[in-house]
Amino acid sequence: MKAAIGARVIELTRGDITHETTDAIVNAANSSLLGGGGVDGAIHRAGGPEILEACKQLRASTGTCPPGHAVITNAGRLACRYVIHAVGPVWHGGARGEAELLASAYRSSLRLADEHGLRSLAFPSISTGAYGYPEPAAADVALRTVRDHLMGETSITQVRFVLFAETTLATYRTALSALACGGPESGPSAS
Ligand code: AR6
Repeated sequence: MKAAIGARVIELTRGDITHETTDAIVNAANSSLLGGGGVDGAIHRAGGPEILEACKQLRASTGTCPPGHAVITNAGRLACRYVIHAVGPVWHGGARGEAELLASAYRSSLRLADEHGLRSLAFPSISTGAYGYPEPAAADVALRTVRDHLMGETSITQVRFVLFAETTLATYRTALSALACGGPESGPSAS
């Protein structure tokens, strides 16, 4: 599924994000930046030790990466040029600022991509695995935040959500359709 935002596009696809050839892929990291399970583990396994080395150097110079923030490193052996490590919130029921922190994790990633003049970016579904964020609510935050960014000044022309499970893809499809139904000013035109 694709949705046009002016001349830019949001795409939804099912797959393994480590295979993406976009300029950067986004990692659902933790504050330590030292790796973990889920998509984080997959990216470090596929990309090799160069990525972890860069994360360690960043940690030594700037410290840990709090929820809602992101950092950028090389991509080691991956086909993309950069990995953006974004830290989403742990879900505690929704009253602890989770939605704002999740939006901030996406915004920080998009900002880093702009700072590096990137044109294409792939996101996983941040926070909806080990961090327990409910998928429908997370999909709405993710798609809205990306849509809003693509409506402004940006170097990015293509954002792909690479979703691991068919059920997650279905949830994002529903959320993107709902956003598209909000009218020409508030939503993308889905095709
Ligand atoms: N490609 C795309 N999506 C994937 C892949 C992959 N190769 N592998 C898993 N997913 P999670 P979180 C999906 O747990 O909830 C780590 O240990 C997965 O099915 O990776 O933000 C970190 O170090 C789910 O839909 O990230 C942190 O400690 C989505 O990616 C913590 O987990 C996110 O699941 C972060 O938790």
